[in-house]
Amino acid sequence: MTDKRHQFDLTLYKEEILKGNRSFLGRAITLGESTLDRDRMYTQNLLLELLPHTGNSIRIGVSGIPGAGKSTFIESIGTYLIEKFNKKVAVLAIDPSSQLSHGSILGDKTRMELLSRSERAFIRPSPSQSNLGGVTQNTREAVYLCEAAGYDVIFIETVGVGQSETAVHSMIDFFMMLQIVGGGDDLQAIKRGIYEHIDMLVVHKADKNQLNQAKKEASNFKKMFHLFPQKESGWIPQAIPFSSIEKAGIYELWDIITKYEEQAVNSGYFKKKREDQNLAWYNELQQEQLDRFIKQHPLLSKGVNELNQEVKNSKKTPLEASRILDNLLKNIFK
Ligand SMILES: Nc1nc2c(ncn2[C@@H]2O[C@H](COP(=O)(O)OP(=O)(O)OP(=O)(O)O)[C@@H](O)[C@H]2O)c(=O)[nH]1
Ligand SMILES: [Mg+2]
Repeated sequence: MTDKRHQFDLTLYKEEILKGNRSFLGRAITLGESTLDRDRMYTQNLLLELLPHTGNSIRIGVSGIPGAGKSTFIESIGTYLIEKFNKKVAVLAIDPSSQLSHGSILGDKTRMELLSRSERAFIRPSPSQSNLGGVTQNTREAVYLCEAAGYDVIFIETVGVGQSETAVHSMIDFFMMLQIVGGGDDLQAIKRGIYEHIDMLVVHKADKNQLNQAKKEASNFKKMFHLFPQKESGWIPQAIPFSSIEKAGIYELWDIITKYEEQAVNSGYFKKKREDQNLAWYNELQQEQLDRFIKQHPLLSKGVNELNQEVKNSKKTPLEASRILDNLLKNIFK
């Protein structure tokens, strides 16, 4: 811990982030990734100050198997939004595997080279924690920080491994999945129940020579989506072919997202989803507070640690341990 961090200047951070200072934005996100209690408190105090300035972006989840072209896709649509609509675009990544592969961070930087050169873009690779819960909470906080810094469109890239889609769902407005043309990974996705969550499926890498095949696949997906039970949002998921390299059809693609936003805002679903997101955030904070409380309470932390060990060593069943914990809590808080 450096001396600089000791003197965390809340007002300075707040002012600079509101001005859109990317360096302070990056530093605030890094601070939030720290697991030290003091840093967590700093981050939460900052968020408390910035919260009135958040909520004005569209939060878009982009998922797909490794190599589906997510980063290239975000780069192509991100640069389009900046050039055409003067938007400010932030890209965050949730990748619980990145610590193992060590690949994504470097890869994303080079693959989004054009976007990263733009003054109106902010790219943040996945935090280095391997635990998904930590990663998602950090990403959620990063979303709010980016909004306070004036970003209008926030892309969250997730590797399509199942669990990260479920986690990302509690922090986005629109969920899209990329599938490589001719890839045939659709069955896998059905098995994992991913299709029920998506708002748009992109048959990706539909370059000219693959376009007919991609159109056929997209049309099959559309037929399938019509068979699904109606979503709470009332939105019927769309499927379109797209090539990030050729960029043909980018206008139509963004148009679908804009239409979704319009429809969701008008029906009140957008607001409801944001409320759900707030609740999910609150639940994460609550869990964090409880964990901290247990850690700082000598008797409770000793009891919890001992019980964890006993369950791990099969000396007690989970049910027995939870009964003992129940009694311990009753004794402490009687
Ligand atoms: N032919 C073709 N190739 C593409 C297209 N988009 C991306 N690619 C290529 O697909 C490869 C993977 O692209 P990425 O954008 O890194 O994929 P990703 O899904 O972000 O990969 P991870 O982050 O590793 O999960 C790269 O070699 C890209 O050049 C496209 O529209 N057409
Ligand atoms: Mg990527």
